[in-house]
Amino acid sequence: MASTVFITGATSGFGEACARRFAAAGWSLVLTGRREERLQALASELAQQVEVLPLVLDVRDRAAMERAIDGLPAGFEKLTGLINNAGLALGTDPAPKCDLDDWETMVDTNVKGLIYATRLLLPRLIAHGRGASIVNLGSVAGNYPYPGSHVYGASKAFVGQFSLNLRCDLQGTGVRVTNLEPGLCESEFSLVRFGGDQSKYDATYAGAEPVQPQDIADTIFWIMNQPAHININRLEVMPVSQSWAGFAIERNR
Ligand code: NDP
Ligand code: 8X3
Repeated sequence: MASTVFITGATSGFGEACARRFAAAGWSLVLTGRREERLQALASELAQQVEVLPLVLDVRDRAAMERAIDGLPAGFEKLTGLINNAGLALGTDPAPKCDLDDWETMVDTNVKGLIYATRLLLPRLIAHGRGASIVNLGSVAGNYPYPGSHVYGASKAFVGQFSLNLRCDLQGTGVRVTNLEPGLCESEFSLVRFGGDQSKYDATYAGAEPVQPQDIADTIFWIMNQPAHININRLEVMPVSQSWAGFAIERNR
């Protein structure tokens, strides 16, 4: 039986790049996302190479997640990998100007969607045992504060701590957990964050040589293909062009 990876959010960016990377190595795929047309197109393309199961799913919908995962067909009782990738940031306005609905969407997707997928798929990862892996998409935003990060960064800090805590509870099962913490990466992420504003998207990446989805897919493939006795706990990846600025100080003059 080929290794099998379950990828949330496979319709663009990191998720799509992971689908292609793992397919190239012969892994079977379970691919999820909300945009059905894109999902089906990717699944049909990769089905020329490997077994692919597309699931049109909104990770925020707990009942739908339960139905879909309970209903996985024979052959998917054991999972080698889970890539908890579906996620988003909405806006960069300062907190007092933010829409509470946007904050709720980020929590529902980045926190609740991720814990639904994890809890529902854990039995299948544990059934695989030694060598199985969960890679969660955290972010540098979970490590460092910056203006306009508010709930997005906080949701990724949750992902980081959840990943470490999971490791404790999975001791003895052989299942590994990694929090992958990328910095500036070029993908639709910034179009989503800026409400489809192409000029803000362009400005975000201009001249910065950002990390590409393919780079992240290669990194995840490397993490999941470490020898079975190795766990990469957390891994922060930035483009060389990105570093840190100083503290902000308001002065009375
Ligand atoms: P993209 O916007 O390119 O991809 C996001 C994916 O998540 C899409 O496939 C989207 O599919 C899916 N998704 C979003 N909401 C839902 C939902 N409710 N249910 C199911 N799927 C959903 O972004 P990236 O590939 O760049 O981001 C992937 C992950 O990496 C995210 O968690 C992001 O926070 C994180 N990250 C991104 C960084 C970056 O700079 N790009 C840096 C650090 C972390 P669909 O819309 O079809 O549902
Ligand atoms: C995305 C990276 O720096 O835009 O998680 O927050 S950043």
